[in-house]
Amino acid sequence: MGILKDTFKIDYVKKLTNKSGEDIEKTSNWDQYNALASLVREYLTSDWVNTNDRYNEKKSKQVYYFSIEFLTGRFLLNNLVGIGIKNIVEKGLKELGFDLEEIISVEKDQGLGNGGLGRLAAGFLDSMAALSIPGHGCGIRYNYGLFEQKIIDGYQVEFPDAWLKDRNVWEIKKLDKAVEVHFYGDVRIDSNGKYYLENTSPVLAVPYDTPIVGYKNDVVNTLRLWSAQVINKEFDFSKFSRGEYMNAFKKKYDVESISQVLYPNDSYDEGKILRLKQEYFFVSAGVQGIIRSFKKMGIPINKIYDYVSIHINDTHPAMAIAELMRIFIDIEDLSWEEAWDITLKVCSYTNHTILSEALECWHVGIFKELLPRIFMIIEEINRRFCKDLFDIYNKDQNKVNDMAIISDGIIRMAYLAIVGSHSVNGVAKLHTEILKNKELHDFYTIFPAKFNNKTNGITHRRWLLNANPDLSNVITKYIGDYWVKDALNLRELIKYIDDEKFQDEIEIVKQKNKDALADYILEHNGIKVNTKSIFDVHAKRLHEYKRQTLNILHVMFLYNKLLKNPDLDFVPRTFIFAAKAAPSYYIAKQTIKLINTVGDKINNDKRIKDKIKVVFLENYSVSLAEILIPATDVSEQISTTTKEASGTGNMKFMMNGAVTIATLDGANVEIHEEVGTDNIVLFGLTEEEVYELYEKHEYNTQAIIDEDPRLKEVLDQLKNGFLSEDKELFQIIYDSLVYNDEYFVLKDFDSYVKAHERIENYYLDRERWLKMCIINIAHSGVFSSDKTILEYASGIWEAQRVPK
Ligand code: KOT
Repeated sequence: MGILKDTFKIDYVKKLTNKSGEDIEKTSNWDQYNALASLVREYLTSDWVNTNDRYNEKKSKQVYYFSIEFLTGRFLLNNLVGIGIKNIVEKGLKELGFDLEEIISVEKDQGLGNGGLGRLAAGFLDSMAALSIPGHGCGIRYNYGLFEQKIIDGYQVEFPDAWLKDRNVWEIKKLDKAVEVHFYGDVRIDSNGKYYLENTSPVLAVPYDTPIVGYKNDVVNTLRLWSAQVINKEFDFSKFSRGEYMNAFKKKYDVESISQVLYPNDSYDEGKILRLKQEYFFVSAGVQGIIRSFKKMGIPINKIYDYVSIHINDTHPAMAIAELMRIFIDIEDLSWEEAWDITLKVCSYTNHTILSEALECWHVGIFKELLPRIFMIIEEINRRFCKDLFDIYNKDQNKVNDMAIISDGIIRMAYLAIVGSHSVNGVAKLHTEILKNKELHDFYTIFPAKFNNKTNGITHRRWLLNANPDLSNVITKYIGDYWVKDALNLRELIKYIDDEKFQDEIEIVKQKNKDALADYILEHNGIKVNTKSIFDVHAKRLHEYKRQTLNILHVMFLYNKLLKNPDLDFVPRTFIFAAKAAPSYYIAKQTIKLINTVGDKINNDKRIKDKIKVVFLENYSVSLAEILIPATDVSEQISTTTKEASGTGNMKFMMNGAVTIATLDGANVEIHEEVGTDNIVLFGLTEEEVYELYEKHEYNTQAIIDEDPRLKEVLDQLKNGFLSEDKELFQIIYDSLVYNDEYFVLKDFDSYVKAHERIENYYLDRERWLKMCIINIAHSGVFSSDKTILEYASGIWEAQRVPK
């Protein structure tokens, strides 16, 4: 959109005064943000309306990305850049005495996700809009997002994330599009043999729409998040007037609890009934909304697959399959066979993890009570599937039980998702191969055509263009700005790999970003870090398989080495951690305490002359990542091989010119393929070795400890009073490593130490290091989510681009 600076200034002053009721000089930062965001929302409204009109007129196929998490972060900068008015706004504000960057930082993150899965969903929305693909998000409008983390006395303490407290400028409540979602009740059959529900507990699902702005293409798609409300007529006024005040509110409280708070677990299934309610709530509301708007087009329902794709992001929305079947059969009068045929064509599913503790299962008992008709439908899907299996496997009942959707009183949601979708994809090549050859091998055998890989991606607009403006400017100076439209053009940078001027500029930008991060660390942690040290960053959820423990044991080893020889020639290092642990994940929380305890000891030890600093940044979030990642030299991607399905942080760091220290896990394998062995630092067990160790049951941690005095020393230090007077404090970590090292921390320790030694040597060779950084940036374009989305659109959804 085009706008003159002076017009903007007039609009802004008017908006700011109207909204705040103050002279502009007296307004608060929040007033200034509120006015700017509201104005931007107004500016983009006509594009939003026009985009929907265009999709309707052209009857374009719509993609609905169903996800229980959308970790979008802030919107303001993204939207200003998207509608192409950032520079004008920045100048206009400056002339009015305001600073855009400061205003931007007022916005609260929309943190409706735990980590990779939710962030991926948000990035996909960004790419669909940028590519003019009619694709929209469907999820839950949680009143509270992922908890806010504070570190108190070295421990993680959780606080509620009241992100809606100051009102959400971006969303629009669409009361007229509200639908009812029915829980509980009895299934009845009418005289025509049709099923219906009676005595249900209905909940009103109210949609809130947020615009998803494309990049300078006048496209605005929609993220629709549903909020649970009590149905007015259901509010018990009789009780209220009889004086049963508390009881009258109980129902309201129960209903609204559905969209109250995001479950704070990543890659872990807690199996709580409220979670099941959340899942059916947004799935049913979303599917009903889709069918309602489809029917307005006047096209027969049995052709819906030509106009609608529903993508199931992990198994949490897998009930979409049964909900579609319910509507097709019970309401639209289709036969089972016809309904099934259409459902399969409409639905596709992404698997994000093979961790057994993350695989969603529900007890038949609770499921059946909460969702009786949906249960019946899943039972019938299962019955038919098992019948097929029985024939395919020559009446081998064991095989049928192994693969059944419902078995031993448990419903396996991944199996439902596979059986009810036409496409099943993994999120990186290695992960997809593991699905096909191991975890889901039986399903791959009978449905080979369903399985495919779609390696994850990240939006280069948020993670490079917006988060790292100085690097973006250098890139554009050398190769032009074609890379913004198509990130593969970053490859052009290779031409300048030997250009000393270019190398200098890359180095200067990184230094500037490191200086800014050092300021942040000083302000938030009170730690003064050496800005010339290697900034080594491990930022992601805290999980044993992600092996923050391996990192901190290595830090302890380096510290011991320096204590023995304080004058050692040693490249100064700043080890930065940022990670939230699930509140109920005890060992993960103790790992945070360990990192902070080691940090306190090292940071305050004068003997090592500031050669190592350890920093734990609290409250890792999208906006913190936007500061942290551009300032990183070394990216820690050190999960136990086979455990990290893909990872996406790895891609963001690489795109910002960090060198990765990595196991050959998830998408690290593909980063390695892109940059070559010389430009990534690999270590650790291979996939084959990991499986062999699991299969042989011969892993002997004691033998490793006996052979490695470095390891023995750091392990002893966990419990000999070296770190804390309380010798039991880290007992659980010690025991998990020594007696049950499920994630092969000890096995990979030596190889990890050596990998860090290589890093140190490369860093000392300035030119070599800068070339590594440049190669990483230049090859990061293949990990743009635009590429991933184009593959989903052509290979799974059969969705077309609909440009203006
Ligand atoms: C599972 C259950 C609840 C919440 C989150 C998950 C989850 C998250 N499962 N997989 N993930 C991560 O998804 C990312 C996006 O595909 C991957 O990059 C990452 O490796 C997964 O661990």
